[in-house]
Amino acid sequence: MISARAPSWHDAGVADVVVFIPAWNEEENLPAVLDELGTELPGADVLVVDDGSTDATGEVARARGAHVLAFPENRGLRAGIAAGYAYAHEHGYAVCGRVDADGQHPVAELRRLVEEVRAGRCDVAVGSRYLSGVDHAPYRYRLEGPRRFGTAVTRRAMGVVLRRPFHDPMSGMWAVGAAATELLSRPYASGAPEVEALVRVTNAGLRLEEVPVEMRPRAGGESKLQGRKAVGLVVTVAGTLLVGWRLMRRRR
Ligand SMILES: Nc1nc2c(ncn2[C@@H]2O[C@H](COP(=O)(O)OP(=O)(O)OP(=O)(O)O)[C@@H](O)[C@H]2O)c(=O)[nH]1
Ligand SMILES: [Mg+2]
Repeated sequence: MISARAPSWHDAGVADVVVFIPAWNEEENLPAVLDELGTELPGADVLVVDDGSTDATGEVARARGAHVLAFPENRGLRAGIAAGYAYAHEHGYAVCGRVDADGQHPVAELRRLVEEVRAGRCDVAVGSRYLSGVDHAPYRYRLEGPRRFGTAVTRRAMGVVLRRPFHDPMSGMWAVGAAATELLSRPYASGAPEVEALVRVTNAGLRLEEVPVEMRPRAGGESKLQGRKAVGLVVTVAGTLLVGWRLMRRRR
């Protein structure tokens, strides 16, 4: 008998992928993200790290079949990220993806990152807004004001610390192989966990790849990165990189 349904990832036995979503009060945006995951990565398990949300984030996630790890109070993004990788490590997934809950990360792009890791081309793939490629035009994202300044400074400093160019160090779209999940599940000391994670991956000699991706504007709700928080983040990133630089120099 010929099946009318197109073969999915699930048919190919790709139930060894988990995608986690750090979420804090994202009831508005989460349904669309979960639906998109179901369409674009149908074989993947989904974990929502509900970080003390005061809205219906947890209920919305459960209603759509996601696993929910609920913190009783807000512990911050770094705790959410560590918990996501810990779940992947403890359950023995081959690949762990991460997308934001606000709809900024097209799952079709995450799937490309997952494929890079699954194919063994790298241990960690990070989606980049600022890298160009065959289907990704240069300068497709324009940053304004403090974000532009912060990103430019971070990028420069990142290049020095990692000893390679890195264009989108604050990206939250990642795919990580089993070789790196335990490392990334350890507690983060910095308020810039993605930057700290990049330093860890490089320091451990793991293969890191930056992949050009499209991202969308936040679908709704409030950005958690506004005003003084955004300025504070630049200082945090600088501190994280300084610690990372010292660490790398000691090891060289
Ligand atoms: N677990 C957890 N997740 C958080 C916390 N703060 C933000 N998040 C999630 O982290 C992701 C990124 O947060 P955003 O506020 O979108 O930050 P951003 O994408 O850097 O900023 P924008 O570009 O303005 O959207 C989203 O999925 C948020 O729900 C937190 O305290 N704990
Ligand atoms: Mg966002």
